[in-house]
Amino acid sequence: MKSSLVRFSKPLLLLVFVCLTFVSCDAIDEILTLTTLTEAVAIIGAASGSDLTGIAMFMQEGDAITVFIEIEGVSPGLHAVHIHETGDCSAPDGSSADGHWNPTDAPHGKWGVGEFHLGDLGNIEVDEDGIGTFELTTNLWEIGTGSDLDIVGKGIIVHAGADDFTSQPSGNAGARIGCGVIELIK
Ligand SMILES: [Cu+2]
Ligand SMILES: [Zn+2]
Repeated sequence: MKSSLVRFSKPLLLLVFVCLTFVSCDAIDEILTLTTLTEAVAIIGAASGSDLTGIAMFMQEGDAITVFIEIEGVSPGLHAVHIHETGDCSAPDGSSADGHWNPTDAPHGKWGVGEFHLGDLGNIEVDEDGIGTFELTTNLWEIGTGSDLDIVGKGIIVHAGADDFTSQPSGNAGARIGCGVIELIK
């Protein structure tokens, strides 16, 4: 695995493995509270008839928040991933998560380049085994503050296609094949 994973505790990595391998993740909150780094988590489930499973973990150190995402059961290639404004995955096609989270009222774009939504994470590269990982560190978000910049309660959406970073309002990334809700875990 990538060296960046060293920062994540062994119990957490084991949990991710168990969670992606088996269906039940009921014990996740309990186990995650044993770690000191993880502050929020989203279990990503299938949408639009996909076989996707995944997890997004958010860790805060000072003002810096790192998100680590792993997805499995997805076709190889690039898949857009965004934070969407509503943490509601009740619609089978993920539409209940609404549009991109955009508290700064910016146009859709590419993370770190000019203007972009604060939910414009980018693309996950999925390998031949159907597994993809993604990591980003930023000081533009907050966890659990209740402010406009708080990611808790927002949605995570994985798309069938890649984000082109230019099409408005959402990068023309296609169907929503994965959906999760970002929840505070301590
Ligand atoms: Cu999206
Ligand atoms: Zn966007």
